[in-house]
Amino acid sequence: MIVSSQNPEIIDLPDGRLRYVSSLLTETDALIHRLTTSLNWYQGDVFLFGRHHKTPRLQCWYGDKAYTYSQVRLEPTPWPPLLQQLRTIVEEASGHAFNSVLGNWYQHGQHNMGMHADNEPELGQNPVVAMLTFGTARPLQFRHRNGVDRFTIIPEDGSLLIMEGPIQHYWRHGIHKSKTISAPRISLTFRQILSVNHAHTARRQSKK
Ligand SMILES: [Mn+2]
Repeated sequence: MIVSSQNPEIIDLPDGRLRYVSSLLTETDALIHRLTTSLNWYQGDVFLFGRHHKTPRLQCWYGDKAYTYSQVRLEPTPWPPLLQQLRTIVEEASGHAFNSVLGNWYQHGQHNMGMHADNEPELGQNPVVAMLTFGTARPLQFRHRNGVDRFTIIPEDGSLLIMEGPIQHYWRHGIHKSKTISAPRISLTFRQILSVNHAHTARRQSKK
């Protein structure tokens, strides 16, 4: 793995901003192997429309504080040295601090991520989410809640994509299934969790 000092490309969207470094990391093959073999991957649960579902991808989670994600509480987990190293690289490249990382492993084209916003209350008002991508490039779709504006970026192997500003209020993002892509993609999304809000979790569970 080689770390570049490439300047980010700034992508201004209506009501949000992305910064993109297309090849922050190069020669990633050994790194990808270490990520797939050493991290604690599992098929997660999500709570949608009143039911628990298995996520159509593998996930892993490491963080200093507990995080409640789609009504599933993730307990604090120590950082493996590899993720610690990547966190430092992402913090230096983005200028932001992160205390957690959510990994997603899309093993083939049928693995996907539904449209969503990273707007959990623990992430604060305008969260910064920094995404490292490894392996196959898959389109990341952005849709504005106004129903009109759309944007697609295809983060490349070794790239860093930073979502910041009010983007999580106005836009949702996701990764569609693909019939043509069969090779895997891994993303590591670094976040800063401010605190756990039990009151919010209780309110959500009572909401239909
Ligand atoms: Mn997300």
